[in-house]
Amino acid sequence: MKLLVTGGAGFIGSNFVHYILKKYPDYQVVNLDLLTYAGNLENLKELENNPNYKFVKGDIADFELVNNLVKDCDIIVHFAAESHVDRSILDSEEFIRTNVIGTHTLLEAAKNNGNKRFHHVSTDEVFGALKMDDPKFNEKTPYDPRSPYSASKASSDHLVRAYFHTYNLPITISNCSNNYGPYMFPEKLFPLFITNLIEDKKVPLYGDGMNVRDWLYVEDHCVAIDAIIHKGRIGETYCVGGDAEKNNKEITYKILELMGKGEDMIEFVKDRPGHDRRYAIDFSKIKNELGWEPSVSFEEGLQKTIEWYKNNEAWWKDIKSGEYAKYYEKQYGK
Ligand code: NAD
Ligand code: TDX
Repeated sequence: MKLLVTGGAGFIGSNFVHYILKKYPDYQVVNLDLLTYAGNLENLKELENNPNYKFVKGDIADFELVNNLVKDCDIIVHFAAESHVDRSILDSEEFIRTNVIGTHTLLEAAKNNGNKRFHHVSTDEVFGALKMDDPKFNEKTPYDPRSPYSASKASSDHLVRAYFHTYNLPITISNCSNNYGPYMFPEKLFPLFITNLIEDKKVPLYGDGMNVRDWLYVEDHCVAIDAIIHKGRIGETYCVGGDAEKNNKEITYKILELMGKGEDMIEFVKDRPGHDRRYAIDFSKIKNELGWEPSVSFEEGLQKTIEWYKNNEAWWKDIKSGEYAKYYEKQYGK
């Protein structure tokens, strides 16, 4: 099987490429990635000499390039996106270009080449925000995106489904909850807090710190996508979650404890505008149909993640000293 993976140099994409080539050593993977600020070839260094792996630097919105790559693959697994909510609040233009126009370009190429199999990696944020006592999101929850990021992902989901209904394009979609683990760019909660603490810097907690997310260790997400691309029903959406609802304060205290730091390292900062209060996923469909469920507990995943960032200082220090420093100043004012 020949996979065209988009965004394979980012956090989840690079974990997925490693996972697939380890589990299926005879599969071929072509990784198309623009190497934006979030893409990093260091994530894939060990695969450089693997004959079944090829990297192509390019834009998913470049039809000619994409059309040529799609011709030669059996399935497109589409991760590439602008993925950070706070950046979408500062400036959303790239989110519309990559997430909406880029996805549309890939869909056109898939249609143009004999209706190629297409898996679209999406997020639970398209469903909006839950109140504390609301039931969890599931595949039937109406879309209600509330940030420029989630609105752009919702648009891409609608386009993917439209290509199934209109052109019979053989698609599947996964809407997953918050991931964490190795190779996560240090703008997101887990790696930002862990690396700040290693550097003996305070951690910026938004608002009252009581916003809830449902956390899934990244490798479990890769296993879910593996199950969907091999056994998922065409045209279907699968919700993927961690069964690990935690508020940000709880997570921060746990990280502080595991890293031997005190609560004086917390700095409460201005809240994110439109900050969604709670996400939670009911993953019974994928569990019942495909036998998938999370295998890594929150405690185990968190330990592994902290260890990874402690053992890979060069990886994140390089990132934190580059373009990222300007973003940090804009976002946190220091
Ligand atoms: P990321 O920001 O770490 O990586 C995105 C990758 O896409 C980068 O390598 C970047 O260079 C590449 N890219 C961006 N624009 C591109 C373009 N125009 N052409 C080609 N490549 C481009 O993102 P992530 O956290 O790994 O998320 C991957 C996917 O999973 C996204 O679609 C995201 O919406 C979805 N998702 C993420 C999470 C999470 O917790 N991070 C949860 C659920 C779903
Ligand atoms: O400095 C911070 N302080 C803080 O309190 C940051 C960066 C975040 N937070 C809070 C905001 C959220 O409630 O932590 C929570 C998690 O924030 P992020 O790591 O930015 O993730 P989130 O906004 O929930 O979105 C993530 O999960 C869904 C990914 O970035 C998305 O790509 C994915 O779709």
